[in-house]
Amino acid sequence: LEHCTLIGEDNISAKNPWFPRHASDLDNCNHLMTKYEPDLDMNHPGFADKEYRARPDLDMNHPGFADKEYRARRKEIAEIAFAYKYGDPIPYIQYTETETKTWGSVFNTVLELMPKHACSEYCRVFKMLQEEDIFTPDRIPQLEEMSNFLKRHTGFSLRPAAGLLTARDFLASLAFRIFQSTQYVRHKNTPYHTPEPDCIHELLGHMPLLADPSFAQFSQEIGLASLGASDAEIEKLSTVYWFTVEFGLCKESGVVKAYGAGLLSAYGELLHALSDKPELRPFEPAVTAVQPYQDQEYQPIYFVAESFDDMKDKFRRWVSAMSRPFEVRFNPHTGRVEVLDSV
Ligand code: TIH
Ligand code: FE2
Repeated sequence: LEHCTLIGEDNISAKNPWFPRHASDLDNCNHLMTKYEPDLDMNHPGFADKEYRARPDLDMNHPGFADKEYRARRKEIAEIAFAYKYGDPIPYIQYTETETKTWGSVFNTVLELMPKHACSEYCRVFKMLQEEDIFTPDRIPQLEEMSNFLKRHTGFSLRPAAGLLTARDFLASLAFRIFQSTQYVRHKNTPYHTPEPDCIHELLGHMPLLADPSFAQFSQEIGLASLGASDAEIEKLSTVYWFTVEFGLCKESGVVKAYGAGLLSAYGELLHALSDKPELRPFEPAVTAVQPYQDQEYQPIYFVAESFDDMKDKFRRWVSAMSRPFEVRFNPHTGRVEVLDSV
C-alpha cells in the first residue's frame, strides 16, 4: 500500500466507479429484488391464505384469495424502511400477538437445538442476549435495541430493509459494519422455514454472530471486497456469502456445527443440514464461489470451514486475486472508505 495514491471522490470513472464511501450513502443502496414480494410472487406463503381459500363465495382466481391482512402488514412495515434515512433511530414496531407467537415457536426450537448443533460463538452471544432480556420467547426484540447491542460489541449496527435487497446493495453495507435487516415477520403458516429473510431470521440467525469480533471482521471484509466489483464478482461474493454467513457449517473438535444464519433460524433445515442427507464439502472460496444454489428448498450441498480463522485466511487469499484496479480500506476514524490506486 505504500506506493498507492488516494483517489478522490469527484472524478467517477471506469477506474473509479461510484459506490458508497460513507454509511450515509447507503440511503441510495436499498434496491429490492422483486421476486419475493408477496404481492407479486404466487408461491409466497402469504400470497394465498388457507382461511380465504376455504371460503366458497370467493373466486379461486380472484386476488381476494390472497392473505390481504398479511400483505397490508408487509406494506406498512416496508414503508418504514423506505422512509428511513441514515442517522434516524430505527422505528419501533408494535408486533401483533400472532407475530409474537411465531417468534416464540421459532425461538423455542432454537433453544432446544442450539446446545448440540450451534457453534460455540453463537451460543456464547445467545446467552448474553438472554441475560440482557433481549432474547426471550415472549417478545420480538426491536431492531433499535439489537443495533445498540451490536454497537457495543463489534461496532456493527442495523438499518431497516423493506425486503430482500440486491446483492450489490446488501454487501456494500457490510463494508461499513452495517447490516440491512428486514423488520416484518414470516407468514404464520410457515414458522419453521421460509424462503425469504424476515426479522426472525435476522434476529435469531444473524445477530449473535455479528456480535462476535472475528465473524464481524469476516462480514466486513466480504463487504469491502464487493465495493466497485464487477457483476460477475458480485455474483461470486454473494455465493460465498450464501454458503458461509447464510448456510455455513464449521468444525469444532472434529464435530460439525452450524454457524449459518439460514440454518439457525430454520429448525427444519438445521436438522437436515446435520443429517446424513446433504453432501458436505470443505470450504474453498474458488470452488464455493461458483457452486449454483437455489433458495426455495433445503440446500443439497453445504460447505464446512475448519474454523473462522481458516475461513478468513482462505477468503483473503482468494479476494486478493480479484481484478479490481484499486484497493479499498475502511478508515474507522472518519467512517469513510478510502480508495487507493494500485496500478
Ligand atoms: N430459510 C430461512 C428461515 O426460514 O429462517 C430464511 C432465509 C435464509 C436465507 C435466505 S432465506
Ligand atoms: Fe440472511
